[in-house]
Amino acid sequence: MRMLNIILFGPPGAGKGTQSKKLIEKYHLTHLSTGDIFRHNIKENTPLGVLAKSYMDQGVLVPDSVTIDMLKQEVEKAKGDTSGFIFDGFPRTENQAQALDEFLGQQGMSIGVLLSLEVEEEELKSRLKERALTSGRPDDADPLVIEKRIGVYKNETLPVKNYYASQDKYTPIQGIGSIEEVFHRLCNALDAVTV
Ligand code: B4P
Repeated sequence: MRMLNIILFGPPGAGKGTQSKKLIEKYHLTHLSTGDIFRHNIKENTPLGVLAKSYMDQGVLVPDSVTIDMLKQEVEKAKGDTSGFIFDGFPRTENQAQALDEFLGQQGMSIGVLLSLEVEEEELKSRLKERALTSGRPDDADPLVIEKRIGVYKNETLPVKNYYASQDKYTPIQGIGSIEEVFHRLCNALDAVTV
């Protein structure tokens, strides 16, 4: 069976989590969100959660050494039982991207496409401010932490775009519009990959 492996990419608040939920339903893929896995561990108060929280609350990335091993374990757990993965919020550094490519290659898999949700900074800030009202997430609550996360995205995460552009896998998607409109754009882009 052919696997479809997608990276859903974008700055904090671009809608990666929101759209992943809709995409997995339509395409029957396995959703791997490193942010969700970290938050689950924080809730359960595991050693990984305690470590991740110390970084996430400051708006900085959890170290690659921790994140990459965690992600590999999740792929191993699910790979016999899925038609593909949506990687949501991973890779977030070029180092993570290289590790993912190498790891998937060892399993006879590869990334099909990186879908990049493109949203301007002012809109990101306003969405995260709004989400803070209900999310209970410490990294949404403080405008300085939000600034930090956007800065980290520009400095550490943006190179991931070029990394996949050089493999002809980077596909920009306009991320402003209603959730349904953005979903429709993502589906059109994905259907063009799968035919
Ligand atoms: P993540 O959990 O990945 O989350 P995010 O970037 O904050 O948000 P996302 O883009 O998923 O936004 P959402 O759909 O919710 O990361 C959190 C932290 O975890 C990172 O800062 C880092 O510390 C750590 N981490 C995670 N992965 C890591 C990695 N690989 N390496 C190292 N550290 C890592 O949307 C946001 C809001 O906008 C929601 O309220 C939503 O309702 C709204 N919204 C969505 N689409 C909209 C639309 N079209 N119009 C209007 N509003 C919309």
